[in-house]
Amino acid sequence: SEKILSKSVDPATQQMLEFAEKQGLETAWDRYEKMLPQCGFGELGLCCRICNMGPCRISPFEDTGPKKGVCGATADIIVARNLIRMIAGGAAAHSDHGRDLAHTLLLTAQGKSGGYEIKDEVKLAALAKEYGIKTNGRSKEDIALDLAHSVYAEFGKQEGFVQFSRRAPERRVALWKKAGIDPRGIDREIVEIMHRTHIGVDNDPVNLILQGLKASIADGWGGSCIATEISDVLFGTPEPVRSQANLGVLKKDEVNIIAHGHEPVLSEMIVAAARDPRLLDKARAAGAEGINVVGMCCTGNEISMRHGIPIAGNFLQQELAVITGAVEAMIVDVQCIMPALGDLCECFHTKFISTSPKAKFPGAVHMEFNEEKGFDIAMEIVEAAVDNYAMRNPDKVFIPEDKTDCMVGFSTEAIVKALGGTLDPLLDAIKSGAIKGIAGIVGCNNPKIKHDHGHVALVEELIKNNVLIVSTGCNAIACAKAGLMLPEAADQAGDGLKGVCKALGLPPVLHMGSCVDISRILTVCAAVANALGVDISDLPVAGAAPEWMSEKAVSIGAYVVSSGIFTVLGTVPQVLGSPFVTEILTKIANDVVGAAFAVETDPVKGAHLMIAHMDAKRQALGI
Ligand code: NFS
Repeated sequence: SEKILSKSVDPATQQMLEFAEKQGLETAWDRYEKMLPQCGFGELGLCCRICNMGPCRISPFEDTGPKKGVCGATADIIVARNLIRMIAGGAAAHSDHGRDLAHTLLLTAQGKSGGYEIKDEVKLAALAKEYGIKTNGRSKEDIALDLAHSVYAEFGKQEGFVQFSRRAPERRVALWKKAGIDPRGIDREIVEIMHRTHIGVDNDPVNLILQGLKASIADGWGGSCIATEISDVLFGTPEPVRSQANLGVLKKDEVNIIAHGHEPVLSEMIVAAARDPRLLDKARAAGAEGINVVGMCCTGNEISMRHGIPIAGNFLQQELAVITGAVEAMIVDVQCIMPALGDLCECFHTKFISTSPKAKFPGAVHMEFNEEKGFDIAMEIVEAAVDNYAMRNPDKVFIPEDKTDCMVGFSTEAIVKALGGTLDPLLDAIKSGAIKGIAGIVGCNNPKIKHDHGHVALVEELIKNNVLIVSTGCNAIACAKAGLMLPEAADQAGDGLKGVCKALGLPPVLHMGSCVDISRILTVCAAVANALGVDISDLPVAGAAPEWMSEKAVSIGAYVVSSGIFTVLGTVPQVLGSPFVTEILTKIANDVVGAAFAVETDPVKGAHLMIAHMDAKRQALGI
């Protein structure tokens, strides 16, 4: 129906929404509609619940209603505090993920982890070098132990700087220092946000926002980067591999297991356990033809990049996957997991299995995971899924056919390799104008905007205009489903980009991984800027989060802008109640970090803001 077509551009999603409606099953879209109209004060960021003299709300109207909270906080203060508390939440989430990887590396180096190994010794050596750890004549375990202690220490550091932030051009680091936003330690900056936003502490919107930027830099160049780099050491640095995306990857006659969440520490072991012959035999004995592990959300990106495991969908498709009736187990760890899954799974045979002591859900069975016994616990979890196959009701199964081939696995190292060993061919293509610039498109889904439309329309417009795309997260999944991650998709690109892609056999949209892997994009930008002897803010690059919703996305936006990259947001952040904060974010930031935000809900118009920015940067560089 018309209404369903307005919710998503993805055909599998449309079919599933129709199927859900017929069965009277509720999804995030229905709950969003029931929420309308959403609170006007909240939308503008004008509601303060920080102390118990409140809740206070500031009137957005000029002549009526209160202009100050009970303590005297103005709209500017309240909006700034709310915004940077979102950054604290997001930076904490990404960085705690990084910490878990550091912990796993430590256990592995000590020989105490269950089933993990050091897979990429080249990366291990490269990271050791960054930390000044000796490698000559030492075993990989010894080097890994030193590295684990070093990265672990980044979280609790009180002074100095976050090591990986020194990949940024010198000018960028100098600018951070000058603005007082060079982070000292990851946890310290997040804690300082919580302190400063407590009643009666920091009441200067500029000072508050600077602390937000500081914590976000600690996320992007610290916690997220540690998550990426240590994942590569433990699980291998991704290389180009074929995969598939969309709900059609679920199989009618196999045990379907969805790995949903974020940390590869869990999903890698699920993948390994599902390949164990004992469990395969068990599955066959139960009448299934095999065990089909598929990914969902960012952990899906992780295992797709490293093993070609198919991706069932992005954030707004998690409920739809259950509604296919063909999922034996929805296995989750942390982040972006809807608590709605509990009630929904009860309408089906699907087992909703939580695994992290940090994340329990109503209606879930909790099978707690720990790294010391990683593989054994994964075996138990996969076995529970296999046992559940007998409970599947074939009459309830409806799997849409849609699935699209994609090429994924473009780590920084893989991109350099595809270019023949140096960044030069890319730099030449940018200088010649064959490639106008590079855009990093990332982030979530949000029922406020037609599902995948924000992602796909923006990317299509950019590649038509010869902008090379590097993509992560739910954007990457949207692009994969839309067929944009195949070398053939170069036909949809402008002549310049098309020529470059055809010559190198690359898709015009490069899948660089999960959301923590936006750190890979920062690393590429830093390398390009260093090669040209300029700052990141001088490059013809831009970022966008067309369908963002999470606190993590706020932290991402903040560190991308802090790194000097103009960023377009496709959904409106809750800041408009303070025209001053809005101006800091969209204009004044230019004077401090050399980049700012724009908000544009129309993806095609958003693309042209990015293109205009690239044109201006090209002109300034004289190319
Ligand atoms: Ni990142 Fe958004 Fe979540 Fe991944 Fe998807 S919702 S902020 S893209 S899965 S983290």
